[in-house]
Amino acid sequence: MKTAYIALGSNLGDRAANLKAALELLESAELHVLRRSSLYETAPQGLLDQPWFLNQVIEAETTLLPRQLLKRLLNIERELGRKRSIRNGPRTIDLDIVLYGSSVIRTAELTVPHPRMKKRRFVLEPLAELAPDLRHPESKLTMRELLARVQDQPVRCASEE
Ligand code: PH2
Ligand code: MG
Ligand code: MG
Repeated sequence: MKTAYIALGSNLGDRAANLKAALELLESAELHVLRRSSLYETAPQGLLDQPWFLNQVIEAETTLLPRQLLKRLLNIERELGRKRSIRNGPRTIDLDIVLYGSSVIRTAELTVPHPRMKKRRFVLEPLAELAPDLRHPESKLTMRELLARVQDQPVRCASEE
C-alpha cells in the first residue's frame, strides 16, 4: 500500500461538479481517498488566455502501481469527457499524479514527482494544506518551503471542506 497525492483541475463547464465526479470515480477497491484539500480558484499558468481553474489535491492510499494508477486517471478523464487538443489549454478535468510515496519515476509515459509541481502554486497550496512538512523526494524541501517561493501566482481559497 502506497500513499499518493493526486492533483485535480478543471476550467470548463461546472468545475466543482467535475471535481466531485472525478473523486467519486477514483474511489475503488484499489484506491481509497484519505483526505481532500479545500478547493482553490487559481489563475491559469502556462497558457494565460483561458478561464480560471478550480484545483484540489487529494491524499490516497492505493495498491495500484504508478503505471496502473496513471491508466486509471486517464480513463476517468476520458469518462468525464476530456478532449485533448491544446497543450495546457482548457479542460473539463485533469488528473495528475503529483507524488507516489517517495518514488522517483522517469519513464516515457510518466514522470513522478510531477516535473512542474515545484513551480505551481495551484498544486503547492492545496498540497501544503494537507502535508506541509512532507519533503519533495528530490529537492528535499518541504511543501511549505516550496510554496513560499511561488506566492506571486494568484490563488483564492474557494471552499473549506
Ligand atoms: N493545469 C495546466 C496548465 N495550467 N493552471 C492552473 N491554474 N491550474 C491548472 O490545473 C493548470 C494550469 C496543465 O495541466
Ligand atoms: Mg496537469
Ligand atoms: Mg494531466
